[in-house]
Amino acid sequence: MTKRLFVLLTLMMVVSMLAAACGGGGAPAAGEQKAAEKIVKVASQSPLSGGQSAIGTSLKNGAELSLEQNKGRLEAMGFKVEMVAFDDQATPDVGVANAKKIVSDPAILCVVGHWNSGVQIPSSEEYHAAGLANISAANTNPKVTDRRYKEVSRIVGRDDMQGKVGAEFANKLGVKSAYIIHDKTAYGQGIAEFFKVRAEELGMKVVGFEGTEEKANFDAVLNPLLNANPELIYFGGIYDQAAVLFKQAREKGFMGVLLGPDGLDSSDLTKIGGPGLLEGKGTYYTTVGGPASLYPDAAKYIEDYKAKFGEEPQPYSAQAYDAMNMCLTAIENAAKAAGNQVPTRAAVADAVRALKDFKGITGTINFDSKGDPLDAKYYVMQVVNADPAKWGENKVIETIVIQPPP
Ligand code: ABU
Repeated sequence: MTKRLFVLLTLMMVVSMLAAACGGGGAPAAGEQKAAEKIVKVASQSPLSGGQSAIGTSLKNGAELSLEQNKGRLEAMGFKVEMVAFDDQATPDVGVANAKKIVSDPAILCVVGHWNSGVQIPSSEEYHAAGLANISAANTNPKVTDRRYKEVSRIVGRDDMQGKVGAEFANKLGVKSAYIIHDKTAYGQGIAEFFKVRAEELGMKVVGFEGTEEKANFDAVLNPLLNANPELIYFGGIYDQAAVLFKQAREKGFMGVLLGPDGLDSSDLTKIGGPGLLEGKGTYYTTVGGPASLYPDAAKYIEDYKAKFGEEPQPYSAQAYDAMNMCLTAIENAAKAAGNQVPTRAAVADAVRALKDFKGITGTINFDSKGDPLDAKYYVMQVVNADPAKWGENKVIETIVIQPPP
């Protein structure tokens, strides 16, 4: 062998050993193979595009930050932990199509979602059929948990209670007549009906009750409304539609109370609605979430969120953080029970419900037998600043703790 050939062969051996050590092309070491096999995923679903993407993106960001900060325990057990974010476009058909993709990936063991009850309800039929745990950080329609699916839980209150809280607040303001508009969705129409029932029980006159999918020109709704001369407009729906409706109501001279549920809880309400919202008798909303600043244990979260995403978290983002952490904790507990192996979906769904006194950044969470949270908080909020950057400073008028119905 010539000296040149000897040097060449030695070099080839060194390169091949280095490649094997780095996992670059050679067969992986035994430990690596095992770690690569133990992949667990959590999916998120929320609107990441369209008019409701401000909230939907913040929900996704909250879940993402939680995964980053809380996956360490599972990693220490040898798992690779991933999040898969889906854009449901606030559209039931898209949510269901995504849900079918989600359930077809066996590594996905839990879903954080959705924003819209009208999307969560049909999508969770897929999760239920596949035995896949779904923790909602924001959905408030009663049907979310009234179906009693063991896979479906939520960490916020319900619209049958929230609608009552809104009507009782209007009554405390001394309002005698209300005109109710809703967006024709499961959420918007549902809560509008709960508000109406309680308002009428309290002696309020409901002078109009109408659904509309209009997003731009509300003349056809507002002209009859103004003729009815109500003291309050209640809108059951989401901020992107509410903001335009309220703006046009003020422009047409309506100076009474503007009120709605938690779908209004986004800085986009003032961004789109403008300073008119603060005129007349003002703008209020009820919510089961509210700004992250309401929660003492969320102070670090707000700072971490701003550092990572360059803006304030939107409402329900902190709840998405907690929902993701609950998914990860349930996976961890189920994996331990399975001898540190990837658990079944059924075991994870059971482990979610088995969580007791879960310490989240939004409070201590316990589920009832339907998957509703015990001690749910309901807030009445007043919009106090037209600057969207100051949405988190909205004033808490009332905080009420209500147990879920049996
Ligand atoms: N509760 C948040 C608003 C959206 C929804 O539940 O449909």
